[in-house]
Amino acid sequence: MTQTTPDATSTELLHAADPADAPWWRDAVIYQIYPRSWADSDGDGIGDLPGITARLPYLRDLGVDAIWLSPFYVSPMNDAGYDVADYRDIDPVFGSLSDADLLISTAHGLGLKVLVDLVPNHSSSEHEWFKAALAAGPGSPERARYIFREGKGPGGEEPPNNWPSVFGGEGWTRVTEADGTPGEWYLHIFDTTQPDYDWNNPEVGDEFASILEFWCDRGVDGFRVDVAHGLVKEDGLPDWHGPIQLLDASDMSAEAALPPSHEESARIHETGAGPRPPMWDQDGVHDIYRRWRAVLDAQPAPDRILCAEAWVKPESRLAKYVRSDEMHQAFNFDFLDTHWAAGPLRESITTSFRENDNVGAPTTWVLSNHDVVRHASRLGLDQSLPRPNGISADRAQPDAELGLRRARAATMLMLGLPGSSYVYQGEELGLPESTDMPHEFRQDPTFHRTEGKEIGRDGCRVPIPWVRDAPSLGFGPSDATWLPQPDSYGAYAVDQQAGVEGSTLELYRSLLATRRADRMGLGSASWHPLSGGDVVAVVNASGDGARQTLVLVNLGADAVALPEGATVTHASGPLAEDGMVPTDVAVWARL
Ligand code: TEU
Repeated sequence: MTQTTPDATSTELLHAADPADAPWWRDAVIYQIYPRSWADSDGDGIGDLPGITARLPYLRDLGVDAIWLSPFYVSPMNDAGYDVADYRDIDPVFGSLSDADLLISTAHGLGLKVLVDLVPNHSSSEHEWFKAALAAGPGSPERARYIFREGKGPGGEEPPNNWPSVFGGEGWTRVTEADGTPGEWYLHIFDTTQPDYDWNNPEVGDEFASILEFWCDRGVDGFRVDVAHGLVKEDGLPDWHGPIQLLDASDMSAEAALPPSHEESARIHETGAGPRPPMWDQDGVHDIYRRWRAVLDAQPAPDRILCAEAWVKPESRLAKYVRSDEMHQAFNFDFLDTHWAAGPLRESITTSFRENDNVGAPTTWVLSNHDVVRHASRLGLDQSLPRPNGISADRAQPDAELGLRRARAATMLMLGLPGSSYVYQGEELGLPESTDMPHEFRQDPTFHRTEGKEIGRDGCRVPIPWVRDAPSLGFGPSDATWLPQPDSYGAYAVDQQAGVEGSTLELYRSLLATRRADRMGLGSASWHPLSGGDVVAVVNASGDGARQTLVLVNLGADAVALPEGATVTHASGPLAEDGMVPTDVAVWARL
C-alpha cells in the first residue's frame, strides 16, 4: 500500500461553491458534435444535420446539458469546415438552414442547449470578401479586410515576414494580380485557403457582430470561438523565431521550438511583451470579446455564452478571456495537456481554480476534441513524450487497454470537479484513436502541408460506431464513410454498450446522472488529506456542506485504501477485494 503523505495543500479550499441558482453554463456538460462524423442520414458517407437531429434523444439519455456543433457552414472543406465561405448558410453536404432550425428546436424540446462554432480569425478563400479582395487589387478597401502586404527582397519575392503556418509551410501566399504579374502576399496562419482577417478594420468587427446576431435570432444558446487568441496580430507584424504554438504540445511545436534570436529576446525584454508570439494572445483581442459580450447581453434572453478556444499560457493569461465582461468559458487545455502523473494534475487543478476564481469564472474542463489524439489512446502512450498530433501505423502505438483504463479514470476526475466540462463525441464509448489509417485517406491539411511529417488529426475524426452489425457501423444507411472506420470500432458501438453493466457508455451515463442530481458542477472543491504522492483526491461538497463526495484517482503502482466510512458510488474499474483502489482507477465516494 502506498503511504500517501498529505501534501501542503491538504484540506485547503480550492474553490468555493456556486449558488444553487447559478447560470446554466457554470456547470454545464457540453457534448461536442463533429457534424461530418456523428450521424449520416442520406448515406453519402458524411454526417449531416438531419442525422444529428434524429439522434438527439441519445444525448438527452446520456445526460448532457448542451451540444456544441463544429462548423456546418458553406465551405470548400479544405479544413473540414473551419474554412468558412458563408457564415449565414449551411453547406449542402450538411443540409439547409431549415434543417438547422429543426435541429435547434428539437434540441430545445429535449432540454438541450445548442452552441455553434464561430470562426473569426480567417475566412475561406472562397468567401465573397476574399474573392472581391483578389479582384479589387492592392490598396483597395476590399483588400483591407485581410492582411495583404508587399513582399520583401528584389521584386517582392520573399514573404513579408518569417511567420510559418500552424499547419506547416509558410504563413504567406503570394497572389497573381489581375494583369498576370506576381503581386501582394496575404497572411494565413493556417492553410493557404484560410486568409486571416484584419481585425483592425472596423468592417470586420461589424460583420461579426452581425453574424452573432444572425445566429442568436435563429435561437442558438452560444458560440465556441475558434482560435480566440489569434485575431489581433502585433503591430508591424515583426519576425518571430520561437515556437508558433503557445501551448499545443504537439511534436510540431517541439520541432519548431527554436530559442528566440538575440534581437527577439531584446525586443521581448524591452517591450515587456513576454515571450508571446506576435500572432497570439495580443491584448487587443479583449476589446473584441467585450463587444461580443455586449451583443449577447443585449439579446432578449441574455443567457447566451461565448467559449474561447485559446491555446494560451500561463493560465493567468487565459483567465483574461473570461473576465466578467468578456467570454463565459475558455477551454482548459492545460488540464488536457497534463501528463498522466498525479503531481502535475494536482498543480493544474490548483492553478485552474485559482486563476478562474480570480476573475469569477468557472473552470472549463476538457480531455478530448477534434484536434487532439483521443484521450483513450493518448493516455496509453509513453507519458514522458510530448503529445503527438496524430498516430499512424509506423509510429509508436498506444497501449489500448491501459489507455482506456486511464481514460475512464481521467473522465471521472474531470466530471467530479466543479465547473463546466466538454465531452467529445465517442469518448463516452471509450473510443480509441484510429492509429492505422492508410495515408491515402488522410484529409487534414497538416498531413499534406508537412508532407506527412505530421500525421494530423484525422484519427480522432472517424465516423462514430452506433451498431455493430450494420453498414458503416450504423453511422448511416450505406457502407460509405468519409474516413475508414478501424476494425476494432465494432466492439465499441453504442448497441454493444447500452445497458451493459460496466461499459464505458453506462459509466458516463451514471456519472452524468449523479453529477446532475448532486449538482456537483456547482460544488466546492478542497483537497482531501489522501491527496499527495501518486494520488489526486478532491472533496466536492455542496454549498451547505451536507453532501461530500470524494473524487479520488490512484496514479501510483500500489493500491490505496479509502477513508473509513466512505461509500463508493462509482468506480472506473474493479476495486481490489479488500476495497482498495488499484492503479489507474478512480472512485467517487460519499463521505
Ligand atoms: O484550432 C486551432 C489550433 O490552433 C490548433 O488546435 C490546431 O488545430 C492544431 O494545433 C493543429 O495541429 C482550430 C480548430 O479547432 C481546428 O480544427 C482548425 O483547424 C483551426 O482552428 C483553424 O480554423
